[in-house]
Order: sequence, then structure tokens, then C-alpha cells
Amino acid sequence: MKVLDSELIKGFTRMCQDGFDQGWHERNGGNLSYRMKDEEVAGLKDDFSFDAEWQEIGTEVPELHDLYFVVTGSGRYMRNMQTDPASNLCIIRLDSTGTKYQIVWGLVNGGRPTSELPTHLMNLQVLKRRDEDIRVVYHCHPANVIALTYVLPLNDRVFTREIFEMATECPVVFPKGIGVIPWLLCGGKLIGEATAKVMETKDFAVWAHHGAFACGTDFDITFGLMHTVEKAAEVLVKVMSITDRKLNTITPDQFRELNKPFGIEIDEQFLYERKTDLIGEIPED
Ligand code: 2HA
Ligand code: ZN
Repeated sequence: MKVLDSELIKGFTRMCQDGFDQGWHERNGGNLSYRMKDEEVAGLKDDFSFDAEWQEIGTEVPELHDLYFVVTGSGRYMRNMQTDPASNLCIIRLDSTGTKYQIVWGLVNGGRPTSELPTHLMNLQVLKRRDEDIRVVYHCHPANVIALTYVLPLNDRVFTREIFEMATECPVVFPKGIGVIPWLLCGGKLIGEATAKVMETKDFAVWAHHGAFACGTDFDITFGLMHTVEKAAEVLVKVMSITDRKLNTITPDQFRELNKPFGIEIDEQFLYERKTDLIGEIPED
């Protein structure tokens, strides 16, 4: 089968377009990666070429050796992915050591995979270890999540709890919470390591003053997670633009009520008792 006719590329580029339509991808902001299934590789391999040079990834991901990934191109615009996938994204395969990649399809006018390739692959490596079915990693620049990184403490517990309180759906969708990473230089190994550390236990990482990363088993789950967090962040931005304190909210015991009916286990570290009604209060313990 031709790569361009595959459901995989249709799903991948639809997600890019959906993110652009949400306003999360100004200019060339954001990137998307997907770890291909063996049967997807087998079905598309006839359309691949194995002549391109091997390039350094810039980090080591030995557990991903010889695997194939769909990734957006560096400097490319998400708004162009659906109309012209062959020039704007690529399929890469990793070498037997997990230190080099080769483009086997796409970026027909030249170019490289996303500048955030080290972070994507380091995330995909820890995620594969955590759950073999997690294969999508998505990065975008959602305005409300970014805005909150200027006014909330950059603390996983506080950030998660404040977002949880903005929509009952939140702890059901991401009971393990959000990890917050302080400002770090993007594009390199250090920020990749920090993000991968979050992904060892959580599905969502915030890069302060920059954007967010979400992961999931498929495009719908991953996009839906980003959408849920950004929607709750929007509510919090609205609340904080009215007041710095809440008159009413969801209590820790009310959150605990969700566990059984929804088959989840909300991490108790986020259900601390509040001493005040101030938004962004840091717990003592
Ligand atoms: O420009 O979003 O983090 C792509 C990015 C880099
Ligand atoms: Zn970015």
C-alpha cells in the first residue's frame, strides 16, 4: 500500500489539523510522533526507500532500536500536514543501537524530523516500557496551559489539583496527574530527560512558558487528553481573571467518590486538604 493512502497517515495528519484548528500551532509550533506497529510497517514497506544517510538522533534510545516512527518535520507548519504530508512529515527508522535514524519516506523536498526528536523518542522509550500500547506523543502550545505557568507554582501537586478542580472529568481522564517542568532550553537532551522522567508515571507534562506534551495509545486518546487539560486550564484562567479565591469547589472527598464508579484510582498526593480558599495554595506536607 502507498503511505499516502494509509489510515495511519490520514489519522496522523487529521490530528495535526485538529490541533491547528484549536489554535495550538502558531507558525511551526508543535510536533507529533507515532511508533508504528509491525503490521503497519509490513503493509507500507514497499513504499519506503532505504538510501538516505543515517543521522545522529542526539540522544540514545536503545529500547527503540530498529523501530519505525512517523514524525512531523522540523520547521514545518501543522496547518500544512493534511494538504501535503509527503513534504511536511516523514517516516524514520532507527538503527540497531538506537542512536541514529534514517528517513525512509517523506520530506520529499529535504529537511529533518522535528527539532524535538530527542524528547519525542526518549518519551516513546519510557512509555513503551510502561505500556507497550502507548505509541503517540504530541507537543503543542495551548495558550491557557501556558498562561497558568506564569501564575501557579511550578509544582506537580498544586498544578494538577487546580486543574482537577476545574472539571469533574479531569481526574477521570488523567488520574495520575500532570508533571510540570520549569523553563529549560528546548530541542535538547536535558529537556528530553526531564520530560521522559514525567512520562515514567504520567501521561501529561507541562513545559513552563512554552507548551505541553501528551501521550496515548491512539490519536483520539492523545488529542482528547490535550483538549481536556487545555479546556480545564481555560476555565481556571477565567476564574482567576475574576478572583484569586474560590467560593465553591470540588472537595477531596468528592474526588474520592469518583474512584469506584469510574474504575480509577486518583493519586492521593493531589487530594491534600486546603488551609485557605486561595488559588495556587501550596500544601504544607
Ligand atoms: O517549533 O514547538 O518546541 C516546534 C516547537 C519546538
Ligand atoms: Zn514547542
